[in-house]
Amino acid sequence: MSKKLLLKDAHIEGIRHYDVYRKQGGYDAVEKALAMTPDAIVEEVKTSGLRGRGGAGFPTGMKWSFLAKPEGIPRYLVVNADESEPGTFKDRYLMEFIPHLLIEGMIISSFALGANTAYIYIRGEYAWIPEILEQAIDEAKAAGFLGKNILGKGYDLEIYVQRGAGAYICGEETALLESLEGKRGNPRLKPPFPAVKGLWESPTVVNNVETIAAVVPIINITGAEYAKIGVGRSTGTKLISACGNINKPGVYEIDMTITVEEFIYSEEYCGGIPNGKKLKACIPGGSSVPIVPANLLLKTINGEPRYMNYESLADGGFATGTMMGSGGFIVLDEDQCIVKHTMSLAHFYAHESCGQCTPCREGTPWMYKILKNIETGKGTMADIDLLWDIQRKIEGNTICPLGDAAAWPVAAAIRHFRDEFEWHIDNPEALTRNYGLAGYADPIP
Ligand code: L3W
Ligand code: SF4
Repeated sequence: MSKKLLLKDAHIEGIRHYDVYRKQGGYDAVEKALAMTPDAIVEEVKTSGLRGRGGAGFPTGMKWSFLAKPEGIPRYLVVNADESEPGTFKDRYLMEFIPHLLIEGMIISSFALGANTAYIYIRGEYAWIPEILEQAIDEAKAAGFLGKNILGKGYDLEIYVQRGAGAYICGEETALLESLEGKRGNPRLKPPFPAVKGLWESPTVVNNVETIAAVVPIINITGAEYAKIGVGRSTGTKLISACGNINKPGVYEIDMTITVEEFIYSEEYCGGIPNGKKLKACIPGGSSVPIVPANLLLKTINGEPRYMNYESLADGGFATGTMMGSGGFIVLDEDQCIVKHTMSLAHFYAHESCGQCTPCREGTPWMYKILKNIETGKGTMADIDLLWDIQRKIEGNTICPLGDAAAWPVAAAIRHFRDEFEWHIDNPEALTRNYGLAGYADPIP
């Protein structure tokens, strides 16, 4: 049984509301934190080993300690709730069912960072959640945990909710800041990092929803105790949104010591694959990480079991960092067509590219077109090499990680499933029969 820190009270009726949340010990961590110094809170978060839960896994305490503190300039905390990564829906769950956990984490984090204004930038498609968050903010304010002179400690904080308008790129932290400033969400060149020059050119910490929520248990149980949960540099618990060909899709809290096999097949989590089908592959951390075939997913190249954590999901000869990504775990059974899935993802990235850099702007639709040709039986063998060449030229040559995120799924699909691409090219007629392409609707309008 995995230890639960974030979802432990999620099943309690009415936990969305202040009174019930408070009865479960909610806001105790704020009382504790406001009796500490801001630096002591930052140290506690450093000790916990907490890493960013949005995708990059960057150490949170380190990010906080990078925050510039020029005299007379305001600092901001911005919560990235623009959860748009295909397969990822864990932050939605947290905000929808336990909104006060996020608000409590924001109060502690803002106090630690010396911010008097904090924002939640939420994806526009989560249309019903801002109201839930705003109600939680109002309740916390009425109880004296927000506004002026919180708990009589002389600390002021206001939290605002800002809705996005449906662009995936606004989840990239600098595009998010541009959007929050009322501009088109184009990513900025880094450095300077937001910690030095962020919102309205002021020092800003941008953290994922789950990252900020995790600050609450860290203060409650101490950073040292939090660091004992998990393994190595994968400390604490992690929310995983599981979907695809599994019996029990949903949001699970894991302690990062379980194996991938346990996660997919045990009744506590995904409950196995329907209809006795075999596992073909998995995209373990949202669509921006490479697809991993079953043989590499259940065991590493050294034959060790693969664990659901940052380190174990990072090796295996891939060009990327961790494949834990945003925690969006997509399972594909033996009937799934890798070419079709890769085409669908390529369409997504082509559609979401902001167009600032040539390799991404031109390369993403080009990859989609080639994949569509292969998928619809019009590809040639030379197309596979061309695809490989295009993705190589995108990776590492763009302003923001969307370019890499578009390149990696294509690279991994060719690396691990080249025979499937070749089969499509060799068997166009069988392809039409198998996939019913007569009625196939082009996802590009
Ligand atoms: C100050 C330095 N700050 C790094 C900060 C930086 C950022 C964080 C991580 O992309 C990934 C992306 C997606 N001084 C610093 C510094 N920082 N050096 O640390 O930075 P970085 O550049 O490694 O990552 P990123 O730009 O934040 C995030 C991937 O996540 N992803 C999923 C994204 C989608 C969601 C979602 O829907 N919720 O998260 C999946 O893999 O591709 O590679 O804050 O400022 N010297
Ligand atoms: Fe825009 Fe793509 Fe360049 Fe990112 S990589 S800045 S999304 S064009």
